[in-house]
Amino acid sequence: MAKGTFPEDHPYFAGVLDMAGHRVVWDLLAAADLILTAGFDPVELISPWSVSTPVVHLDTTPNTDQVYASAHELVGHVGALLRWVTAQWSGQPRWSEAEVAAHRSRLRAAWLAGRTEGKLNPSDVVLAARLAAPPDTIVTTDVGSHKIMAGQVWQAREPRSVLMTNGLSAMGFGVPAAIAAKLTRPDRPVMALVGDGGFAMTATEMRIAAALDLPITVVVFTDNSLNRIELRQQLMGYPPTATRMGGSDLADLAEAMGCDGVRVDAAPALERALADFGPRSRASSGSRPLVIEARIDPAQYEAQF
Ligand SMILES: Cc1ncc(C[n+]2csc(CCOP(=O)(O)OP(=O)(O)O)c2C)c(N)n1
Ligand SMILES: [Mg+2]
Repeated sequence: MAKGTFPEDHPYFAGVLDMAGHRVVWDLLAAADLILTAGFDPVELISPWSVSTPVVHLDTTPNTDQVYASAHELVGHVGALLRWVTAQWSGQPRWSEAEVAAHRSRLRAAWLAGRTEGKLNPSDVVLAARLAAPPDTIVTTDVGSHKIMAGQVWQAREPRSVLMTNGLSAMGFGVPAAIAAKLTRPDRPVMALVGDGGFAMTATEMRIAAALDLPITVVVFTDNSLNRIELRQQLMGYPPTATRMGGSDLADLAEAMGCDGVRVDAAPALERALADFGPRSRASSGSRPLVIEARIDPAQYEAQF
């Protein structure tokens, strides 16, 4: 949830833990001399902590979760502690910038794994959205497989520019969070990346966004599935049970609520739908919220978790 605190275009940025391509990030941690968990809350983990690399716990609270052992703890203001550690440290970087860049290439290959050429894949949607979004965009996500993809693929450059609920992970967060973000920061473009399940729970909020003239854009990862749960059923050898849905016309639903609605099932059409995202999201009046029903092929998710 601190995504963006460390700029993701920095040469020493190594990725987000436990999002798409997660094994590559764990491998890096396994090969490190030391892990500093600065403000890290293990509630956000999906995988068990499996690396034996020593950890220095560095947070506003002691290491009471005990998800990892930490012989030494620094408890206090995280920024001040990091400045102190930096001032004390003398040594040589363990990895060169080129080695970290090679790691990022491996990570990219891992989250691209499972793409099908010619289909609209989940990572294609996140990449197209990022490309269309001005640097000061605030993005929100909902909860599900699309969050695990967006959490890695969306490149964040500043703090508080990505709003997600991770750990508690309550579906239904993405749309109202986008409305709240736009009300709070009308000067910033706002986009929501949500699943079709989470959108079904909150779709009528779009009527409020329209009534308030809020030019937010909601991209719905439409896979006709509660995909994150369907994949777990599959992993346990069960047939899809109460996880398939669909048949809703989300673009028409949006229009009926005073929003613009567009349906796309290929990357070029998605790029066209997002082409005027910048100017649209800054218009002060007369613009309507936009709902993009992105009909994706969810097969790529199977390669991720
Ligand atoms: C309020 C709530 N109910 C149930 C869950 C459990 N849950 C986690 S992900 C998920 C499926 C989400 O489906 P969708 O919104 O379509 O996203 P997708 O996984 O398909 O990307 C469910 C039911 C939850 N996190 N929050
Ligand atoms: Mg879905």
